Amino acid sequence: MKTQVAIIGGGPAGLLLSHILHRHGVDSVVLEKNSRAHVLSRIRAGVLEQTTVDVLRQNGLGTRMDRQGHAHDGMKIVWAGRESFFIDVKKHVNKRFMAYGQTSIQEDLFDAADRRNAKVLSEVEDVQLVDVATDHPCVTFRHNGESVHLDCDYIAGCDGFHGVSRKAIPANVLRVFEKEYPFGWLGILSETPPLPDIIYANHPRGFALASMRSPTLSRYYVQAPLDTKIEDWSDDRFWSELKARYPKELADAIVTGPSIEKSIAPLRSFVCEPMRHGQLFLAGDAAHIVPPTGAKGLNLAVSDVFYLSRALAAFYSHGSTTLLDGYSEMALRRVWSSVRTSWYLTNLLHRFPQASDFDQRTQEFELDYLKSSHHAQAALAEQYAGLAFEQ
Ligand code: RFL
Ligand code: PHB
Repeated sequence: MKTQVAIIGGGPAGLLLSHILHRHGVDSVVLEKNSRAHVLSRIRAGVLEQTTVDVLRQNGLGTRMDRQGHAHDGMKIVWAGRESFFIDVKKHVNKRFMAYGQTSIQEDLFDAADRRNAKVLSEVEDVQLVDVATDHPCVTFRHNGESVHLDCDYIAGCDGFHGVSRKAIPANVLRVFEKEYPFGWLGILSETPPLPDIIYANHPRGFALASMRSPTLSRYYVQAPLDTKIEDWSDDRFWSELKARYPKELADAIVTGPSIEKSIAPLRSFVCEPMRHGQLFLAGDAAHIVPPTGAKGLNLAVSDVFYLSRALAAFYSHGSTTLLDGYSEMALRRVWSSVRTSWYLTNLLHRFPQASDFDQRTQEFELDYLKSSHHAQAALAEQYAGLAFEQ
């Protein structure tokens, strides 16, 4: 088999890259380890930055999002015993967000791939990257019991945090920056009407978050210890813990019902540098993970794909490698901005098991400062909204 760009991973990064490349006349093959049903069953991100919304619209992927997504001007922060306050992103930086689930984006991408008869191979096994630092790289794998050898010009590693692509970068080239948090998020999805806003809560019992997927689908999270077992958390226990972390008027407004999904995710930051080695380019969670507190992970996957697709399109249309050569540095500037925002919000809003009285007071002061300062709110609004793309 032969293609121009071999794309490893059929999550949002991989499928979006293949979609945009196709619009520029660039051929690709997507290799996905799991079944389509499995990929679609993962409940993950829900908040899209303006840049992500723009990329989806500009590439013909905005129709259902514009019909079903819920636009927001900002988000609320509440904390025990104090009044809530609103970070008005629209007012400060004239950008908005869209609440539209990653699952729906993934469905839209599969539908678009079917319409253009794209080469998306599911349930591929034993993907291996060969000769990535030469000008004749290839990918080998097994599909339907057969061994396949895929020759290509470039390889895009879009196979998430646990994928194989990053491991093809030699250890003496790769630098890893990592931070693990001593807690996770226990999340549920329920077919109940959500609260009208995205509301982050800091409470002595731990962080909580109210979010949404649609007017009839709510997404809630509570901070939980890393050894939490899902089976110990009945729906009733989840709802009462969630309500205990919100002020009474918000707790009373939360509509409870049976959960249709429940999961736990650890919180960590991880960045690998560089994001390119030879003909291999990493994009999305394959290169970086952020704790979900800033709602940045999917948005970073989309911004990497924006930069990478633009660079590959420039190469195939007029032979220029300037953008390809600048990809890693340019993508990493946006990555680190989001890493910093996610780290800041994680520290601001969670209760850390080992926090000293000093740590606790500092966090409270930071919240008071944020609540009272127009400038602090504008700074957070700018970061929460995400940086504009570089030219
Ligand atoms: P994905 O989605 O992990 O997709 C990678 C794909 O690669 C496949 N794969 C392989 N394929 C072939 N060969 C191999 N060896 C392979 N190994 C793996 C996998 O099966 C998979 O299909 O990475 P991608 O595309 O980079 O997308 C990243 C996003 O999924 C992720 O950053 C977000 O979900 C993070 N995230 C959020 N991001 C936001 O922007 N806003 C949010 O509100 C938000 N909330 C969240 C989140 C992530 C969460 N969890 C569970 C980690 C909330 C949660 C709870
Ligand atoms: C979500 O809706 O899943 C969500 C919203 C905001 C975040 C993280 C996740 O910061």
